[in-house]
Amino acid sequence: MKLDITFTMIKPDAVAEGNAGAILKMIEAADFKVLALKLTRLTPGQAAKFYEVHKGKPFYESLCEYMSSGKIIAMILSKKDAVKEYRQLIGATDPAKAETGTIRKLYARSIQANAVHGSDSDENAEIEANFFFSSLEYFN
Ligand code: IDP
Ligand code: MG
Repeated sequence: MKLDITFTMIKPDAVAEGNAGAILKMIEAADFKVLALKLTRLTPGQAAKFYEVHKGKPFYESLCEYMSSGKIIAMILSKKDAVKEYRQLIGATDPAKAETGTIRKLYARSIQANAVHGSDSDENAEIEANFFFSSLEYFN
């Protein structure tokens, strides 16, 4: 069976500020099921690999430094149209442009420290989920 999944991280700013519980509550209230969850910390090398697609952009180095600066919570979520639905729940990358009521509007500090990650396609959701979790865990 093919599950409709997305991958998310609660980023270091949100974990450090104690917003993880409130964010998870929003995720569950929006009917996402948590298939896997891990509190962990990325090494600078892991952050560089995870965000490799952004290599060369002016914010890349700073992003990798920030993403390895503290603990993150990685999760696999399922829901119908998970990728699209979750992007809607988190809002625009820049919190100044994020819609009212979205996770980033409520909890992001800046365009970089923007509280959460969300996959941008089914293909990337699977790649990102496998970056943190074994494929077995995924279907449990
Ligand atoms: P997304 O997280 O909304 O998919 P992306 O464009 O994929 O946004 O960028 C990945 C991450 O890089 C963002 O979530 C944010 O943390 C950071 N980022 C994106 N654009 C900028 C920028 O212009 N300045 C600083 N950081 C940025
Ligand atoms: Mg992205």
